[in-house]
Amino acid sequence: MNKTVFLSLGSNIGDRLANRQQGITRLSEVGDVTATSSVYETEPVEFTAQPWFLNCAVKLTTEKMPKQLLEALLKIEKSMGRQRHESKGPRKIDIDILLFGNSVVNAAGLTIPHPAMHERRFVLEPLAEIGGMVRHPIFKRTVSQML
Ligand code: PH2
Ligand code: MG
Ligand code: MG
Repeated sequence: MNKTVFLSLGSNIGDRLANRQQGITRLSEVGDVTATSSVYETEPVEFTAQPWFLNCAVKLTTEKMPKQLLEALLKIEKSMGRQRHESKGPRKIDIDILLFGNSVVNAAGLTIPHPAMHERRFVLEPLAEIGGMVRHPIFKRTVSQML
C-alpha cells in the first residue's frame, strides 16, 4: 500500500541548489515525488556557527515502511558524500522524514512525526506550501496552524 510522506531537505555546503536537485532526483529510487516546495534560504538554527541553508519540502508516495525509508534516505545522503562530523552541523544534504501518513513511530533512531518539526520555521514554511492542510497526528493541528 502506498503511503504519503513529507520530507524536509537541507543543504549548506558546496553548490546547495545542485545538491537539492540531486537529492530530489535520487528520491525516485524510493518512491514518486508528487510535489516540491520552493527553495528557502534560511539562517542556521540550534548550531548557529555554520553557513546558511537552502531548505525545501518534498511530498513522496512510497511503498516502503518507515524503517526501510529511513535506510534508503541515509543511503542517498551517504552516496552524495555527506560526512557526519557534528550533529546538526554543516552538511551537503540532509533528508529528514517529517510525516509518514498518519503514523506515529517511536523506534531507536527514528521518531515520526519529526520531533522538532513544529518548532522550526525552516521546516513549516516550505511544508505549508505543499501540505498546509495536513494534520499532525499527535498535536492534531494542521501544518498551516503550526506555522
Ligand atoms: N538543520 C539542522 C540544524 N539547523 N538550520 C536551518 N536553517 N536549516 C536546516 O536544515 C537545519 C538547521 C539539523 O538538521
Ligand atoms: Mg535535520
Ligand atoms: Mg537528518
